[in-house]
Amino acid sequence: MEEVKGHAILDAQTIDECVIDQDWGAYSPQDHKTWETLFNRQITTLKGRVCEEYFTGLKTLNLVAETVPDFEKMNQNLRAATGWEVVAVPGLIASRPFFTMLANKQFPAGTFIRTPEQLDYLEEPDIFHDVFGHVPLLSNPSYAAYMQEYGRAGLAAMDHKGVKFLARLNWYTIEFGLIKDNGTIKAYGAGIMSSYGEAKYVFNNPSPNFLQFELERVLRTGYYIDDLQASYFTIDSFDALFKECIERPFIPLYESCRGKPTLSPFEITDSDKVLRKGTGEYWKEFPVTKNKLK
Ligand code: HBI
Ligand code: FE
Repeated sequence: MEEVKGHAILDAQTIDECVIDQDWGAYSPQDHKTWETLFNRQITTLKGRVCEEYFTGLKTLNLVAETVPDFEKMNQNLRAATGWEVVAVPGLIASRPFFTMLANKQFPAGTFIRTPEQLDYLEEPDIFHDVFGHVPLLSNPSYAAYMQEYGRAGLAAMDHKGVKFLARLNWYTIEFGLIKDNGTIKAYGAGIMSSYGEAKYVFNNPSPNFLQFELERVLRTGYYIDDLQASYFTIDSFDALFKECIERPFIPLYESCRGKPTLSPFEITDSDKVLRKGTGEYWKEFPVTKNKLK
């Protein structure tokens, strides 16, 4: 995520350097219209395909289509639910303040919203990705506990050259994670929640593999930041994810991952538990050389 420029402040060292005022009154009628268009389209796309906890979160936080959310109002409900709060930042922020905020139960959300021309894709996360994608599940205690643990692990990772591995954990859970739900597989990752194209692809395209989440496999699996996933990892529950991450000491895991080759998201390994083998069709047409594997 570090490549983008735009609104990002990637040299900040402290939280104070990152926090801004949301200035809700400054959103234009076009901004509210863009939010409404994205919200209504995504709600239809996600129906029946994402975990119920997500929709419960939308209701708990009273997130609606009509207007861009006002963080002050949203935070009253979010604090009451799990003690988390959303803090306004210009966009992507440097790893240290980012992880520190998560460890403090603060989610840094960008305040800018994409233009109507960027409806289907923009490189950096805007308020629709951050708030519609990430925030509803922060009202769920199990998921919120995982996010806080992720922040704590991030701070430790910075002192043990583990951020690259932890960014993969972020990618395959917080951004593009899938979860079992009474015999079916549903989405919970923010990158699926907030993207029309990715949500359609995950739910309708037979191309991607669905693999059982396994911590070391994910820490070793690279990803492409600007294309659809070749494989998605599925957890049994948020509690199971939290437990697996809490029980496994990360520092020795980084050491053992460092000594082994990066795994491709296209290949299925012998130790993978395959929940659905994809056709890989999508990737046959697009040479992957245009991307850099992270
Ligand atoms: N900053 N505001 C913001 N939001 C993110 O999701 C984010 C970030 N900085 C770094 C980052 N994510 C990732 O590089 C880490 O998850 C590894
Ligand atoms: Fe995100």
